[in-house]
Amino acid sequence: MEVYTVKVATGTSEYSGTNNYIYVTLVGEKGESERTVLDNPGLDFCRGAVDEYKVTSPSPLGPLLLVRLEKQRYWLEDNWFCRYVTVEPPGGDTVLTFPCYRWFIGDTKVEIREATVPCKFCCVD
Ligand SMILES: [Ca+2]
Repeated sequence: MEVYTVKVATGTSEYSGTNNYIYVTLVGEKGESERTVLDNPGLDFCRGAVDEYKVTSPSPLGPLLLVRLEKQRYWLEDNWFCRYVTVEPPGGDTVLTFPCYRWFIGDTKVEIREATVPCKFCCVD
C-alpha cells in the first residue's frame, strides 16, 4: 500500500470555504489512487485553511501526472475556492505542487496538472 500525503489549500476570500464533499484521485503514469473523500475530524475546507490528508494506492503510481478533484453537494450547495494541492509521494520524495486557483460550483470535477512555474503564470485562465 502506497501512502501519499496530500495538502489542500482553500481560498482566503469570503465564501471560499465549503462543507460539501471533496474527493481526490491521484493520477500517475502507472495508474490511479483510490478515489478518496477528504474528511478529517472537525471542519474541513475552512476559509484560508491548508488541510492535510492521506491518500492510498494499492501500487506505486509512478510519476504523477495530475490530481483530480471533485466536489459533491451535501444537502446544500456550498461553492469552494481551491488555491492549490500539494502531494508528497511515499518515501519523502520531492513535494509536488498543483496550482488550482478556481471556484468549484455545483457538482464539479477538475483535473489539475503539476506546475513548478510561479503561480502568477497559472492564475491566468
Ligand atoms: Ca462556500
